[in-house]
Amino acid sequence: MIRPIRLYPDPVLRVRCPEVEIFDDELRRLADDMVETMHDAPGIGLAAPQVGVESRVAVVDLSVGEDPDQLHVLINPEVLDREGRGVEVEGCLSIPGITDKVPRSLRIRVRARDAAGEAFEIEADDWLARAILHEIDHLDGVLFVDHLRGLRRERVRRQLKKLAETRDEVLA
Ligand code: K1U
Ligand code: ZN
Repeated sequence: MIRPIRLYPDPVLRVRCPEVEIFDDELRRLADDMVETMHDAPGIGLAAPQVGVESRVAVVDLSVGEDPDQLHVLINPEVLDREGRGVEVEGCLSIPGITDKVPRSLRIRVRARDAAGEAFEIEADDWLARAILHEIDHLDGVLFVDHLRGLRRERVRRQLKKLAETRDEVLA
């Protein structure tokens, strides 16, 4: 089932989500729905708070549904190691119309659990590392715009203010 994507400034996007403790059918349904929602958007990642669920569940698929081997369901993900630094332009499905250059680690090692509760580790670099880090940020209530500094931060602050006003008009 495709779930509605929560948009900035929805407060759920600022929650530090608690860990998943129960690996049951409800969790597997959430993960399945997140994959369907990410592919439909389309996006290369999605985190549970973006569909209104305060839980440490993220999905990433750089192939956007083209290659099942590239789909990663990450529950309670933790970064164990990080290396390097790279800057690329990012967007966010919860902040439509705003993109900017974000610095992130280039290579990471992550431990997570799958939907059955099995622990695994994954090594990722370049865009996979970036997408995973973007999604882990969501689980901590952090948005890509929070990484911007100086003039970029000021510009994005104005863009976000406009976006929030537009949302207020739509919801009024
Ligand atoms: O979490 C999200 O908001 C999804 C976001 C993930 C992301 C984008 C860029 C860098 C890191 C993480 C998106 O998927 S935005 C859409 C997007 O990047 C995309 C969509 C279709 C094809 C290719 C990329
Ligand atoms: Zn995002």
